[in-house]
Amino acid sequence: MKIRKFIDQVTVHVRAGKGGNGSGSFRREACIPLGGPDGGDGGRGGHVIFQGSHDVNSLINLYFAPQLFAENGVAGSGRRKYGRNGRDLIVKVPCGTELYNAETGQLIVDIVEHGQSVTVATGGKGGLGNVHFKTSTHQAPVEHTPGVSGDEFRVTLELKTIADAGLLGFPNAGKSSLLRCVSDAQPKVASYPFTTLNPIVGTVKYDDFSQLRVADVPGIIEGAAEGGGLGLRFLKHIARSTILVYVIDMAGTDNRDPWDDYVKLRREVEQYDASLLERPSIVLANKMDVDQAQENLSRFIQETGVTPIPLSTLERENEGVVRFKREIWELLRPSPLGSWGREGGEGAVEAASAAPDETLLPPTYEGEFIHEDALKHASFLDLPPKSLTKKKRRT
Ligand SMILES: Nc1nc2c(ncn2[C@@H]2O[C@H](COP(=O)(O)OP(=O)(O)OP(=O)(O)O)[C@@H](O)[C@H]2O)c(=O)[nH]1
Ligand SMILES: [Mg+2]
Repeated sequence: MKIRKFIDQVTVHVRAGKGGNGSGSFRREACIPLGGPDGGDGGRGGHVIFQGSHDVNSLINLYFAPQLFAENGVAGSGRRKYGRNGRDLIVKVPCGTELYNAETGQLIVDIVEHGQSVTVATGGKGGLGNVHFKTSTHQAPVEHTPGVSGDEFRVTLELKTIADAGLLGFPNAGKSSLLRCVSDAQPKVASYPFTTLNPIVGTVKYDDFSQLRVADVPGIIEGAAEGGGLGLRFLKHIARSTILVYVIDMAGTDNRDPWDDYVKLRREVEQYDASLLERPSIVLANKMDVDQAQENLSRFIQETGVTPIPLSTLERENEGVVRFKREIWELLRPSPLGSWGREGGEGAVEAASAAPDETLLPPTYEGEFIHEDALKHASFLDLPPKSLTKKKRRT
Protein backbone atom coordinates (compact mmCIF):
# COMPACT_ATOMS: atom_id res chain seq x y z
CA MET A 1 0.00 0.00 0.00
CA LYS A 2 1.31 3.43 -0.89
CA ILE A 3 1.49 5.72 2.13
CA ARG A 4 1.51 9.46 1.62
CA LYS A 5 3.79 11.26 4.03
CA PHE A 6 4.29 14.63 2.44
CA ILE A 7 1.65 16.94 1.05
CA ASP A 8 2.49 20.42 -0.20
CA GLN A 9 -0.85 21.45 -1.68
CA VAL A 10 -4.31 20.92 -0.31
CA THR A 11 -7.75 22.54 -0.53
CA VAL A 12 -9.76 22.82 2.66
CA HIS A 13 -13.28 23.92 3.56
CA VAL A 14 -13.14 26.75 6.09
CA ARG A 15 -16.21 27.77 8.09
CA ALA A 16 -16.23 30.23 10.96
CA GLY A 17 -18.81 29.77 13.71
CA LYS A 18 -22.32 31.24 13.52
CA GLY A 19 -23.23 33.81 16.15
CA GLY A 20 -25.58 32.66 18.93
CA ASN A 21 -29.19 33.85 18.76
CA GLY A 22 -30.42 36.65 21.01
CA SER A 23 -32.97 35.65 23.62
CA GLY A 24 -36.57 36.85 23.91
CA SER A 25 -37.21 36.30 27.58
CA PHE A 26 -39.16 38.11 30.33
CA ARG A 27 -38.40 38.41 34.00
CA ARG A 28 -40.79 36.30 36.01
CA GLU A 29 -40.35 36.44 39.73
CA ALA A 30 -42.54 36.37 42.79
CA CYS A 31 -43.51 39.81 44.02
CA ILE A 32 -42.14 41.45 40.87
CA PRO A 33 -45.04 42.22 38.63
CA LEU A 34 -44.26 43.35 35.08
CA GLY A 35 -40.58 42.26 35.30
CA GLY A 36 -39.91 43.37 31.77
CA PRO A 37 -37.69 41.93 29.08
CA ASP A 38 -34.43 40.25 30.17
CA GLY A 39 -33.22 38.29 27.13
CA GLY A 40 -29.42 38.44 26.70
CA ASP A 41 -27.33 38.56 23.52
CA GLY A 42 -25.84 35.58 21.71
CA GLY A 43 -22.06 35.02 21.67
CA ARG A 44 -19.81 35.53 18.66
CA GLY A 45 -19.00 32.56 16.47
CA GLY A 46 -15.41 31.22 16.62
CA HIS A 47 -12.83 32.44 14.09
CA VAL A 48 -10.71 30.15 11.96
CA ILE A 49 -7.11 31.20 12.55
CA PHE A 50 -4.08 29.89 10.67
CA GLN A 51 -0.81 29.96 12.59
CA GLY A 52 2.73 29.34 11.34
CA SER A 53 4.60 26.68 13.32
CA HIS A 54 8.03 25.08 13.23
CA ASP A 55 6.48 21.93 14.68
CA VAL A 56 4.77 20.87 11.47
CA ASN A 57 6.52 20.34 8.16
CA SER A 58 3.78 19.13 5.86
CA LEU A 59 0.10 19.78 5.14
CA ILE A 60 -0.68 16.09 5.62
CA ASN A 61 -3.00 16.71 8.60
CA LEU A 62 -5.20 18.97 6.53
CA TYR A 63 -5.19 16.47 3.66
CA PHE A 64 -6.86 13.91 5.90
CA ALA A 65 -9.11 16.40 7.76
CA PRO A 66 -9.99 19.14 5.31
CA GLN A 67 -13.11 20.43 7.07
CA LEU A 68 -12.12 23.28 9.35
CA PHE A 69 -15.24 24.34 11.20
CA ALA A 70 -15.04 26.67 14.19
CA GLU A 71 -17.55 26.42 17.02
CA ASN A 72 -20.83 28.36 16.90
CA GLY A 73 -21.55 31.01 19.51
CA VAL A 74 -23.96 30.06 22.29
CA ALA A 75 -27.43 31.66 22.36
CA GLY A 76 -28.27 34.29 24.99
CA SER A 77 -30.76 33.47 27.73
CA GLY A 78 -32.99 34.98 30.41
CA ARG A 79 -31.72 37.17 33.26
CA ARG A 80 -29.76 39.12 30.63
CA LYS A 81 -27.26 36.30 30.30
CA TYR A 82 -24.91 36.58 27.33
CA GLY A 83 -24.10 33.44 25.37
CA ARG A 84 -20.48 32.29 25.34
CA ASN A 85 -18.34 33.04 22.27
CA GLY A 86 -17.58 30.06 20.07
CA ARG A 87 -14.04 28.70 20.50
CA ASP A 88 -11.60 29.81 17.80
CA LEU A 89 -10.14 27.07 15.66
CA ILE A 90 -6.36 27.44 15.42
CA VAL A 91 -4.85 25.56 12.50
CA LYS A 92 -1.08 25.08 12.61
CA VAL A 93 0.65 25.15 9.26
CA PRO A 94 4.35 24.98 8.35
CA CYS A 95 6.20 28.27 7.87
CA GLY A 96 6.19 29.03 4.15
CA THR A 97 2.51 28.25 3.54
CA GLU A 98 0.59 30.44 1.13
CA LEU A 99 -3.19 30.63 1.46
CA TYR A 100 -5.34 31.30 -1.59
CA ASN A 101 -9.06 31.72 -1.99
CA ALA A 102 -9.92 28.55 -3.96
CA GLU A 103 -12.74 30.23 -5.91
CA THR A 104 -10.98 33.43 -7.00
CA GLY A 105 -7.36 32.26 -6.83
CA GLN A 106 -6.50 35.40 -4.87
CA LEU A 107 -3.64 35.26 -2.36
CA ILE A 108 -5.04 35.72 1.16
CA VAL A 109 -1.82 35.57 3.15
CA ASP A 110 1.67 34.16 3.10
CA ILE A 111 2.60 32.67 6.47
CA VAL A 112 6.37 32.78 6.84
CA GLU A 113 7.13 33.09 10.56
CA HIS A 114 6.72 30.85 13.56
CA GLY A 115 3.81 32.15 15.63
CA GLN A 116 2.40 34.35 12.86
CA SER A 117 -1.39 34.18 13.24
CA VAL A 118 -3.93 35.23 10.67
CA THR A 119 -7.70 35.22 11.09
CA VAL A 120 -8.85 33.88 7.75
CA ALA A 121 -12.56 33.39 8.48
CA THR A 122 -14.30 35.68 10.96
CA GLY A 123 -17.03 34.33 13.22
CA GLY A 124 -20.54 35.76 12.88
CA LYS A 125 -21.85 38.32 15.38
CA GLY A 126 -24.24 37.17 18.06
CA GLY A 127 -27.92 38.24 17.89
CA LEU A 128 -29.48 40.85 20.20
CA GLY A 129 -31.70 39.89 23.10
CA ASN A 130 -35.07 41.57 23.63
CA VAL A 131 -33.68 43.95 26.28
CA HIS A 132 -32.34 46.05 23.41
CA PHE A 133 -35.82 46.67 22.00
CA LYS A 134 -37.38 48.11 25.14
CA THR A 135 -38.65 51.71 24.86
CA SER A 136 -41.02 53.81 26.93
CA THR A 137 -43.86 53.06 24.54
CA HIS A 138 -42.88 49.45 23.85
CA GLN A 139 -42.29 47.92 27.24
CA ALA A 140 -42.82 44.25 26.49
CA PRO A 141 -40.83 43.62 23.28
CA VAL A 142 -40.70 40.08 21.98
CA GLU A 143 -38.26 41.00 19.22
CA HIS A 144 -34.83 39.45 19.30
CA THR A 145 -32.41 38.84 16.43
CA PRO A 146 -30.72 35.66 15.24
CA GLY A 147 -26.94 35.26 15.13
CA VAL A 148 -25.16 36.04 11.87
CA SER A 149 -23.43 33.27 9.91
CA GLY A 150 -19.63 33.26 9.89
CA ASP A 151 -17.40 33.41 6.80
CA GLU A 152 -17.39 30.23 4.77
CA PHE A 153 -15.28 29.45 1.73
CA ARG A 154 -12.66 27.09 0.38
CA VAL A 155 -8.99 27.78 0.84
CA THR A 156 -6.09 26.32 -1.09
CA LEU A 157 -2.88 25.98 0.89
CA GLU A 158 0.42 25.73 -0.88
CA LEU A 159 3.62 24.96 0.98
CA LYS A 160 6.84 26.46 -0.31
CA THR A 161 9.77 25.35 1.81
CA ILE A 162 11.84 28.17 3.25
CA ALA A 163 15.56 27.52 3.17
CA ASP A 164 18.66 29.66 2.75
CA ALA A 165 20.13 27.56 -0.03
CA GLY A 166 18.41 25.14 -2.41
CA LEU A 167 20.15 22.21 -4.12
CA LEU A 168 19.28 21.80 -7.79
CA GLY A 169 20.44 18.96 -9.97
CA PHE A 170 19.65 16.01 -12.16
CA PRO A 171 18.74 12.71 -10.47
CA ASN A 172 21.77 10.93 -9.03
CA ALA A 173 23.91 14.08 -9.08
CA GLY A 174 24.60 13.61 -5.37
CA LYS A 175 22.35 16.26 -3.80
CA SER A 176 21.24 14.06 -0.93
CA SER A 177 24.81 12.86 -0.36
CA LEU A 178 25.92 16.48 -0.07
CA LEU A 179 23.13 17.30 2.39
CA ARG A 180 24.19 14.32 4.53
CA CYS A 181 27.76 15.65 4.51
CA VAL A 182 27.01 19.20 5.53
CA SER A 183 24.08 18.74 7.91
CA ASP A 184 22.56 16.28 10.37
CA ALA A 185 19.74 15.46 7.93
CA GLN A 186 19.70 11.84 6.75
CA PRO A 187 18.03 11.75 3.31
CA LYS A 188 18.11 8.41 1.52
CA VAL A 189 21.00 7.94 -0.92
CA ALA A 190 20.91 5.30 -3.66
CA SER A 191 22.20 4.80 -7.15
CA TYR A 192 18.81 4.93 -8.86
CA PRO A 193 17.10 8.13 -10.02
CA PHE A 194 14.36 9.79 -7.95
CA THR A 195 15.56 8.39 -4.66
CA THR A 196 14.40 11.61 -3.04
CA LEU A 197 10.65 12.14 -3.45
CA ASN A 198 9.98 14.94 -0.97
CA PRO A 199 11.86 18.12 -0.20
CA ILE A 200 14.14 17.71 2.83
CA VAL A 201 15.67 20.59 4.75
CA GLY A 202 18.93 20.16 6.67
CA THR A 203 20.54 22.62 9.08
CA VAL A 204 24.21 23.43 8.57
CA LYS A 205 25.87 24.43 11.84
CA TYR A 206 28.96 26.59 12.18
CA ASP A 207 31.55 26.98 14.94
CA ASP A 208 30.29 30.45 15.85
CA PHE A 209 26.85 28.89 16.52
CA SER A 210 25.30 30.35 13.39
CA GLN A 211 23.07 28.11 11.27
CA LEU A 212 21.89 27.89 7.68
CA ARG A 213 19.12 25.79 6.18
CA VAL A 214 19.76 23.85 2.98
CA ALA A 215 16.93 22.22 1.01
CA ASP A 216 17.28 19.07 -1.08
CA VAL A 217 14.51 18.53 -3.62
CA PRO A 218 13.79 15.67 -6.03
CA GLY A 219 15.93 15.64 -9.18
CA ILE A 220 14.90 17.69 -12.17
CA ILE A 221 15.09 16.24 -15.67
CA GLU A 222 14.97 17.74 -19.12
CA GLY A 223 11.37 18.51 -20.04
CA ALA A 224 10.34 18.96 -16.42
CA ALA A 225 8.61 22.18 -17.46
CA GLU A 226 6.28 20.05 -19.62
CA GLY A 227 5.68 17.70 -16.72
CA GLY A 228 8.55 15.24 -17.24
CA GLY A 229 9.81 13.26 -14.23
CA LEU A 230 8.32 14.76 -11.12
CA GLY A 231 7.72 17.93 -13.13
CA LEU A 232 8.46 21.36 -11.81
CA ARG A 233 6.26 20.76 -8.77
CA PHE A 234 9.24 20.82 -6.49
CA LEU A 235 10.95 23.85 -7.96
CA LYS A 236 8.62 26.00 -5.90
CA HIS A 237 10.44 24.73 -2.82
CA ILE A 238 13.65 26.16 -4.22
CA ALA A 239 12.03 29.41 -5.35
CA ARG A 240 12.20 30.89 -1.84
CA SER A 241 15.87 30.07 -1.30
CA THR A 242 18.27 32.98 -1.24
CA ILE A 243 20.98 30.99 -3.00
CA LEU A 244 20.63 28.41 -5.75
CA VAL A 245 23.18 25.61 -5.69
CA TYR A 246 23.64 23.66 -8.92
CA VAL A 247 24.99 20.17 -8.19
CA ILE A 248 26.60 18.70 -11.30
CA ASP A 249 27.68 15.06 -11.61
CA MET A 250 31.18 15.68 -13.01
CA ALA A 251 31.81 11.94 -13.46
CA GLY A 252 29.25 11.96 -16.28
CA THR A 253 27.46 8.87 -14.94
CA ASP A 254 25.10 7.21 -17.47
CA ASN A 255 26.97 8.87 -20.37
CA ARG A 256 25.78 12.32 -19.42
CA ASP A 257 27.72 15.44 -20.33
CA PRO A 258 28.12 17.66 -17.27
CA TRP A 259 28.23 20.89 -19.32
CA ASP A 260 24.94 19.91 -21.01
CA ASP A 261 23.43 19.15 -17.62
CA TYR A 262 24.26 22.63 -16.39
CA VAL A 263 22.75 24.34 -19.46
CA LYS A 264 19.62 22.17 -19.29
CA LEU A 265 19.20 22.81 -15.59
CA ARG A 266 19.35 26.55 -16.09
CA ARG A 267 16.89 26.28 -18.96
CA GLU A 268 14.38 24.41 -16.81
CA VAL A 269 14.79 26.97 -14.04
CA GLU A 270 14.28 29.78 -16.54
CA GLN A 271 11.08 28.19 -17.82
CA TYR A 272 9.77 27.99 -14.26
CA ASP A 273 10.69 31.56 -13.32
CA ALA A 274 13.26 33.60 -15.25
CA SER A 275 13.94 35.85 -12.27
CA LEU A 276 15.46 32.88 -10.42
CA LEU A 277 18.49 33.06 -12.71
CA GLU A 278 19.38 36.43 -11.21
CA ARG A 279 19.68 34.97 -7.70
CA PRO A 280 23.17 34.36 -6.30
CA SER A 281 24.24 30.87 -7.23
CA ILE A 282 27.03 28.38 -6.61
CA VAL A 283 28.01 25.60 -9.00
CA LEU A 284 29.38 22.39 -7.52
CA ALA A 285 31.30 19.73 -9.41
CA ASN A 286 30.50 16.53 -7.54
CA LYS A 287 32.07 13.05 -7.75
CA MET A 288 35.58 14.43 -8.33
CA ASP A 289 37.00 11.20 -6.88
CA VAL A 290 36.10 9.42 -10.15
CA ASP A 291 38.95 9.29 -12.74
CA GLN A 292 36.94 10.77 -15.62
CA ALA A 293 35.87 13.78 -13.52
CA GLN A 294 39.08 15.83 -13.79
CA GLU A 295 38.97 15.65 -17.58
CA ASN A 296 35.29 16.57 -17.59
CA LEU A 297 35.92 19.50 -15.27
CA SER A 298 38.38 21.13 -17.69
CA ARG A 299 35.90 20.69 -20.53
CA PHE A 300 33.08 22.02 -18.33
CA ILE A 301 35.00 25.24 -17.64
CA GLN A 302 35.79 25.58 -21.34
CA GLU A 303 32.20 25.02 -22.50
CA THR A 304 30.33 27.05 -19.89
CA GLY A 305 32.90 29.62 -18.72
CA VAL A 306 31.92 28.76 -15.12
CA THR A 307 34.46 27.48 -12.58
CA PRO A 308 32.66 25.19 -10.13
CA ILE A 309 33.80 24.11 -6.68
CA PRO A 310 35.24 20.58 -7.08
CA LEU A 311 34.19 18.18 -4.32
CA SER A 312 33.45 14.62 -3.43
CA THR A 313 30.76 13.72 -0.96
CA LEU A 314 32.34 10.37 -0.13
CA GLU A 315 34.13 11.98 2.83
CA ARG A 316 32.55 14.47 5.21
CA GLU A 317 35.65 16.63 5.64
CA ASN A 318 36.37 16.85 1.92
CA GLU A 319 38.08 20.13 0.95
CA GLY A 320 35.36 21.04 -1.55
CA VAL A 321 32.57 20.31 0.95
CA VAL A 322 34.22 22.56 3.53
CA ARG A 323 34.64 25.26 0.89
CA PHE A 324 30.98 24.98 -0.08
CA LYS A 325 29.95 25.46 3.57
CA ARG A 326 32.18 28.50 3.82
CA GLU A 327 30.91 30.00 0.55
CA ILE A 328 27.25 29.86 1.56
CA TRP A 329 28.20 31.38 4.91
CA GLU A 330 30.06 34.19 3.14
CA LEU A 331 27.07 34.90 0.91
CA LEU A 332 24.46 34.85 3.67
CA ARG A 333 26.38 35.94 6.78
CA PRO A 334 24.00 34.44 9.36
CA SER A 335 24.10 35.94 12.83
CA PRO A 336 25.30 33.65 15.63
CA LEU A 337 22.57 32.23 17.84
CA GLY A 338 22.20 33.85 21.24
CA SER A 339 23.42 37.26 20.11
CA TRP A 340 20.38 38.97 21.66
CA GLY A 341 18.77 40.17 18.50
CA ARG A 342 21.94 41.15 16.68
CA GLU A 343 21.10 41.24 13.00
CA GLY A 344 23.15 39.38 10.37
CA GLY A 345 24.96 41.25 7.62
CA GLU A 346 27.92 42.47 9.60
CA GLY A 347 29.57 39.05 9.61
CA ALA A 348 29.20 36.59 12.41
CA VAL A 349 32.89 36.32 13.29
CA GLU A 350 33.37 40.07 13.52
CA ALA A 351 30.15 40.39 15.47
CA ALA A 352 31.25 37.76 17.99
CA SER A 353 34.67 39.35 18.54
CA ALA A 354 33.43 42.96 18.66
CA ALA A 355 32.90 44.65 22.05
CA PRO A 356 29.38 43.80 23.27
CA ASP A 357 26.79 46.52 22.88
CA GLU A 358 25.44 47.37 26.36
CA THR A 359 21.87 47.75 25.10
CA LEU A 360 21.89 44.21 23.70
CA LEU A 361 23.08 42.46 26.85
CA PRO A 362 20.66 40.72 29.22
CA PRO A 363 19.60 42.66 32.34
CA THR A 364 21.94 42.62 35.39
CA TYR A 365 21.35 43.04 39.13
CA GLU A 366 22.80 46.53 39.07
CA GLY A 367 20.42 49.11 40.43
CA GLU A 368 18.04 46.44 41.70
CA PHE A 369 17.82 45.90 45.48
CA ILE A 370 16.73 42.65 46.99
CA HIS A 371 15.43 42.70 50.53
CA GLU A 372 17.62 40.97 53.15
CA ASP A 373 14.70 38.94 54.50
CA ALA A 374 13.87 37.68 51.05
CA LEU A 375 17.45 36.52 50.60
CA LYS A 376 17.42 34.51 53.85
CA HIS A 377 14.67 32.33 52.41
CA ALA A 378 16.25 31.98 49.02
CA SER A 379 19.52 30.17 49.64
CA PHE A 380 19.16 28.42 46.29
CA LEU A 381 19.53 31.73 44.45
CA ASP A 382 22.76 32.81 42.86
CA LEU A 383 23.18 35.79 45.20
CA PRO A 384 24.44 39.17 44.00
CA PRO A 385 27.21 40.97 45.96
CA LYS A 386 26.16 42.17 49.42
CA SER A 387 26.41 45.81 48.50
CA LEU A 388 23.39 45.37 46.28
CA THR A 389 21.14 44.18 49.09
CA LYS A 390 19.05 46.61 51.08
CA LYS A 391 18.93 46.48 54.90
CA LYS A 392 15.56 46.24 56.58
CA ARG A 393 14.71 49.62 58.08
CA ARG A 394 13.86 49.38 61.81
CA THR A 395 11.16 51.68 63.05
N1 LIG B 1 31.88 8.26 -6.52
C1 LIG B 1 31.03 9.08 -5.98
N2 LIG B 1 29.73 8.73 -5.91
C2 LIG B 1 28.87 9.61 -5.35
C3 LIG B 1 29.28 10.86 -4.85
N3 LIG B 1 28.19 11.50 -4.37
C4 LIG B 1 27.15 10.68 -4.56
N4 LIG B 1 27.54 9.54 -5.16
C5 LIG B 1 26.68 8.40 -5.51
O1 LIG B 1 25.71 8.83 -6.43
C6 LIG B 1 24.48 8.11 -6.25
C7 LIG B 1 23.35 9.10 -6.15
O2 LIG B 1 23.49 9.88 -4.97
P1 LIG B 1 22.28 10.69 -4.32
O3 LIG B 1 22.87 11.52 -3.25
O4 LIG B 1 21.17 9.76 -3.96
O5 LIG B 1 21.84 11.57 -5.54
P2 LIG B 1 20.59 12.58 -5.64
O6 LIG B 1 21.03 13.72 -6.46
O7 LIG B 1 20.08 12.88 -4.30
O8 LIG B 1 19.57 11.71 -6.46
P3 LIG B 1 17.98 11.78 -6.50
O9 LIG B 1 17.49 11.85 -5.10
O10 LIG B 1 17.59 10.52 -7.14
O11 LIG B 1 17.61 12.98 -7.30
C8 LIG B 1 24.66 7.29 -4.99
O12 LIG B 1 24.91 5.96 -5.39
C9 LIG B 1 25.90 7.88 -4.32
O13 LIG B 1 26.62 6.91 -3.61
C10 LIG B 1 30.68 11.20 -4.93
O14 LIG B 1 31.12 12.25 -4.54
N5 LIG B 1 31.49 10.28 -5.51
MG1 LIG C 1 18.30 12.57 -3.45
